[in-house]
Order: sequence, then structure tokens, then C-alpha cells
Amino acid sequence: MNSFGNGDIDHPDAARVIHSGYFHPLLRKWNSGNTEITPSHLMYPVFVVDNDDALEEIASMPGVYRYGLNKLKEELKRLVALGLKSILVFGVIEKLPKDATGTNADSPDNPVVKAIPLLRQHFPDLIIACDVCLCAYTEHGHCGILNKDGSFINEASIYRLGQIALSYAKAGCHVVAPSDMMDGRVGAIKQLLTQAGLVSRVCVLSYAVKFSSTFYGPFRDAAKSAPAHGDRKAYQLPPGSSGLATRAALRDVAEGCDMLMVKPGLAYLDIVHKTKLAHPAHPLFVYQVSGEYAMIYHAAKAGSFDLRVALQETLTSFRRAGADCIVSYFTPQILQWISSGEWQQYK
Ligand code: PB1
Repeated sequence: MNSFGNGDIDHPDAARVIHSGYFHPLLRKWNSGNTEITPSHLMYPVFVVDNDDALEEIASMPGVYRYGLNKLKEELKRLVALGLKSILVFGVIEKLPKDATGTNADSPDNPVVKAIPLLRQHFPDLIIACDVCLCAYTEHGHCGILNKDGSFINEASIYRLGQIALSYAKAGCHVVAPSDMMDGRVGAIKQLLTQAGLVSRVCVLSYAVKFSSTFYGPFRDAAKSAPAHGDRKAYQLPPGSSGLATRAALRDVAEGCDMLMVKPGLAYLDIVHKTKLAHPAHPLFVYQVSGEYAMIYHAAKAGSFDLRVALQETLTSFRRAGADCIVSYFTPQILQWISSGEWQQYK
């Protein structure tokens, strides 16, 4: 029986009464630290295809589309008016050929290369980040250049990835985001940007801590980027390895990346937290990947929970774990809720 009720302030239970700290929404806000979600905390992944008038809904990601240049411009006009601050552009080729070295990852007809100057012109304040990888452009669907035995040729891969990043930088993007997981690609990108005189105006967001995950399935459908053979377990981190996550972040910080990313998000919140604690001077991104999108979308559609409330709780967990920015396919809906005042930061 708690005898504290008699006002004995020396009673040991006095320190354990916490309900006095959060019975009011403002008290809860004060106890919620830096977990706010504003448009600046959101980055919207967009798929742009080599057919200017395309608008293709992605079956595995309802509500997410592949856009031709003309349709992307229309959609971004709506979202920028809602407060969109940044996008992460993924190219998808449906007409251009794929080959062993991903020639069309940065050819003049590549949809990303064509989109960047158009988006800079129409949306001068929007941060344009470009995913840098080979998997959507190689016939084998892997994220690097392969030997005949299927192993990676690391030097050729990181040089090719550096060329692609440089092409996007020359086209005018603000951020290049290598998602390939090759060792040394951040250093290669920085070197090529330096040689081209662009290193001070192009930021490198490294997908440093990226796990091999089943949660990428819908994306591979969206980007037509599934490996033609094998898997990515030899170059994306093993889900159980916190040590390799630490080493991968150290590797990319040492090579000069400007920002870090952990991916996927929800199943790796411990890694998000650990990475932020280890690298407080680097903005940390977390990617709510396609499988996380589909999981929450379909559960809400099935009536398991309210979509907005589930997203409030999920995105708050990313921020609480230490993420400074969240890459999310739900960005359009969240911007709408923030704009209408329906998004509840702390309840
Ligand atoms: O939303 C997602 O699932 C993102 C998938 C991610 C994009 N950077 C990749 C993961 C994968 O397919 O292995 C693409 C790798 N370049």
C-alpha cells in the first residue's frame, strides 16, 4: 500500500509519481523533445520515367506513381504549394536499353538528367536529391559492375557511380545520394566533384547504413530494378549486424560524406539511434522504404488503425531515435495534414 498519500515527501514513492508530468497536451509536448514533423523533416521519393507524358500507378505501392516529366511538373506544383521542401529522384527506363555498365544511367536521354534542369527552373527553392545507383540501368540488376563470376569489380563500379553522380551534379542537382553500398564510392564521388569544381555546391547524402531487406520489394517493382540473378546480401548489410552498421557509417564519414542515411526505418530504429549518437555532426536521414509504405497503407485500408495516427506515431519514432529527415512516400498526405492542421504533433 503506497503510504505516500499522507503527504510524506520523504517517502521513496515520491520520486516515482510521473503522471504529474504529462496530463496536459502542452506538458506532453514539453516532454516530447525534438520530435516535431514539419515539411523540412520530409523528403519525397519520386520516380521519373523516359516517357514524358507517362502517369503510371505502381501496383505494389497504391497512390505512388511513375511520372513522365510533364506529369511530374504538375504534381510537384501541387506539392510545393503544400510546403514540399525536398525530393529524392529515381530514374526508371522503360524504352532506353539496359547494359552491363548502366550506360543510360547518365545518358542525355536519361529521365533524371532531363528532369533536373526543368525542376530547377520551375521550383527554384526545392532541394533536388538524386539517387545514384546502377541497378535500374544494368541488365543484371545489381548495383555495381560485375566480373564474369558475378562478383563486383569495385574500382570500376565506384568510378562509374562517380561519373553518374557527376552527371547529375552538372545537370544541377543539389544532393547526390549513392544507394549502391560499394566500398569507396563516396570518396570517388567527392574526387570527381572536386576535379570538376563542383564539390562545394553538391552535397553527398550517403546511404551508408543500408540493410539487406525484404522491405524493398515494392520498390523493385516500381523501379524495375530487381536483381536478374542472386540477391544483394553480399553488399547490403546483414539485418543482424550492428557492428557492420557502425563500420559502414565510419567508412563513409571518413570518405567525406556530408549526410548519412539508415535504411529501412522501422525495423532498424536501434541503428538510427546508435548512428546519430556516433555521428552527431552529420544530418541523419531515415528511409521509410516501400515495404513499410505498403505495410502501413494496407493495414490502414483494412481498418486495423487510422492512417494519420499510425504515421504520426511512426514518424515520431524516427525523430525520437535521432533522424533529422525522413524519406517517405507518404509525404503528400502528411503535407496535406500539416497544411490543414490535422497533423497532431503530440497527443
Ligand atoms: O523504397 C525502397 O524500397 C527503397 C529501395 C532502395 C532505393 N534506394 C534500393 C533497395 C534495393 O532495391 O535493394 C535500391 C538500391 N539501389
